[in-house]
Amino acid sequence: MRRAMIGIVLLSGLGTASAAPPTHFDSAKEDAIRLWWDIGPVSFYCECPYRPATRGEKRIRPGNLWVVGSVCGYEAHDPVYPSGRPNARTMRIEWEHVVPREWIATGFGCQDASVSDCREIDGFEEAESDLFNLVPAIGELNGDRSARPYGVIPGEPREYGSCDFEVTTDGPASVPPHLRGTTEPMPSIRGDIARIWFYIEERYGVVIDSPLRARLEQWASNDPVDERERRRHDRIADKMGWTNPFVAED
Ligand SMILES: [Ca+2]
Ligand SMILES: [Ca+2]
Repeated sequence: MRRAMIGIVLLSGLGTASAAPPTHFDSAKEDAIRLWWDIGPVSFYCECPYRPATRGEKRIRPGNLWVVGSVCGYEAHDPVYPSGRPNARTMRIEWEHVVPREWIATGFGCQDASVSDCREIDGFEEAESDLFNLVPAIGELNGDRSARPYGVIPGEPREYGSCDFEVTTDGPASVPPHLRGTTEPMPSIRGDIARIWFYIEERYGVVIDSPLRARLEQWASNDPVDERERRRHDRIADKMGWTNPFVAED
């Protein structure tokens, strides 16, 4: 009995001092910036360190967080736009949904509606703002991934320097362009990605089709929870006030 009570106290005590899950995407991004200074300011794909941009850097390319691409081997695929203007997204950090909004919408039955219509539905903005699902990503990779599903691409074309991240954009015309193709993340984060999907599915009723589920289950087993993922999880759980059981109970 005493042991059970201690368990209850510990569980209910998780994060109570600082738990305050965001309810809007804009505040979620602010929270994520603060959290990841603590977790370690390194991008999720390709592990590129980032730091606050200086005033001079902001003049060159807008964005508050500047990617130190030279350290991780990232090289921009499109350093300049066709207009000749520098591509700001190659040097700045953006906040990437591991499970894209388009999939989150399936849990709310609004996958054919606009984002603003989805936000009218109770709980959608909380789901969209869930900090377990938000990771720092180099803007160009965030943009090229768009909402494409994760998968494995034959070969290692490495179109972003030595950064282990690939995207294909081909697929049937019936699939909208931003969902068409595949994104291949590096092997060391594939299990992390799978456990985020399973959590989002369980919490928000998101639909995972069977080919994707089979892939995610394989990724989760090939890349089990390690210390780094657990540390990141614990820091986020403290802010959210609850855990991702696929990490916490692994
Ligand atoms: Ca690869
Ligand atoms: Ca991992």
